[in-house]
Amino acid sequence: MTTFGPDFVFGSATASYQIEGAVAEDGRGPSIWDTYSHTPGATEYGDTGDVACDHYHRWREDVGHIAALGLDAYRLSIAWPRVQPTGRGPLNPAGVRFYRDLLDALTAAGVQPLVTLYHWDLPQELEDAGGWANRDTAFAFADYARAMAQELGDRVHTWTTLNEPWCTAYLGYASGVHAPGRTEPATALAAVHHLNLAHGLAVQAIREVLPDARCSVTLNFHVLRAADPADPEDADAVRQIDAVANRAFTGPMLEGAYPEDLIADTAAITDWSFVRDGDLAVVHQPLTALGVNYYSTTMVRRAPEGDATSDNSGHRESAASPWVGADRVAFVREPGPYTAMGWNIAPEALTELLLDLHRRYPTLPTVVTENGAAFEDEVSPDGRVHDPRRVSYLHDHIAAVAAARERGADVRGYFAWSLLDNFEWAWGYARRFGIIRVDYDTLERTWKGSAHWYARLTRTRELPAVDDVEPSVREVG
Ligand code: PNW
Repeated sequence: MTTFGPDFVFGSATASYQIEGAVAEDGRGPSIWDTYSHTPGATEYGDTGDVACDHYHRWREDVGHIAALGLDAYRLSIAWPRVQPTGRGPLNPAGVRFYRDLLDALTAAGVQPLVTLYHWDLPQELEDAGGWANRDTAFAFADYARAMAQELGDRVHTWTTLNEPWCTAYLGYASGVHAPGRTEPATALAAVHHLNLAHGLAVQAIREVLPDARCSVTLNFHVLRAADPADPEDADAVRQIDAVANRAFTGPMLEGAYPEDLIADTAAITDWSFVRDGDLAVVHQPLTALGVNYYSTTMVRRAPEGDATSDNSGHRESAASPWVGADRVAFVREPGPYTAMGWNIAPEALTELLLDLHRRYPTLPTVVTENGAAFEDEVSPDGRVHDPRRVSYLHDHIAAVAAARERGADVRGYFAWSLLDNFEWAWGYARRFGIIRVDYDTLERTWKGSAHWYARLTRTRELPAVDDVEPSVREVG
């Protein structure tokens, strides 16, 4: 029997643009995702976050679901343009009030709030001034972080600066499948550095206001496999992708330096002169925990130039590669099974990842801040929603976390992605990750089998069997 002690935190996660809607209400300014999602061809079926789950109006109901699920914690993000419409200058009191009320309701329900300051909705005015290619954006972000620490203070259990800067930099500025949709490899590397700088400046700013603040960052680690583990060329492809995807962030944030191999691999693209004296000391801040988002593995091999097949990371097709400097790396489709994103299901890689992070950073606790799966769920005539493959996915990955803990990794929590079906970025509403189903016509919420299963886990703190999905009499869902 796999059991979790009382201190292990079970939660679920969402992000502002993916659930809130109400994009033009109460003084919210436009973000790069408003602009991008309204660009013809950018998202599947032209879907936008204009309404999304209408969480902005239904948040009280959603807090009710969070409480009924028995979650210890809930991970949300603040929409920067809702609280500071142009990304600089005066705050929008109505926006601040929304988050204050939400945080108070969570606390009253006994749920710890984890707040991410940046889950991709950059104020459009800052993009117009250069976005993450512009060093000033990092300083604007720190000012916003300081303002949130002042306004929300001890309502927040843990602050997370950035969610997945890999996606922001490389999907936003290299492959262009995320906002702002730019395809400029050199700019993407400048964005990497300005995001790292933004993280460090924001941690400093939060702790100026709240000296004991718990601060973290969430990274999406690429767990890499060589197509032929015995081939040194394939091993070098793994090294190269690890540098550009993982160590470009862990290097400066956790060790105070960019990897030398990354700088060498990208020398034809940039001279890294955007890294100024003193920056790395700012980026390298002590953190309370490291947030780990994990969904899948990535398999690579060395390929001749021009033969690099497109990657398998499940985002929509783009002619431009997110893998800056890796023209001689090909991405190999793994044997599966896959989720509806086309992502390979490999729970054992999560155990490996958590153990590897523990070995490299033994004093830094980790939290799995996202893990979950998109599948096509089955709605039966009585209205019940069956998602046995999601239950299996969650079961196997939570067991993988337990296995890492048994072997010594200091993993403090697990957050299922996501609480609700929501706007899945370039895929719009065509991919569903929720443990709660959202009917996009009525906006009605319905617990899936996985929600009942997860509620059993939070109540018993023992990993339930995968067929343990019946509603309990104590659940209101
Ligand atoms: C993460 N990739 O996004 C995000 O943090 C969530 O907002 C998102 O809904 C979730 O994972 C599911 O996709 C990713 O292309 C988007 O490798 C793309 C990739 C990875 C993570």
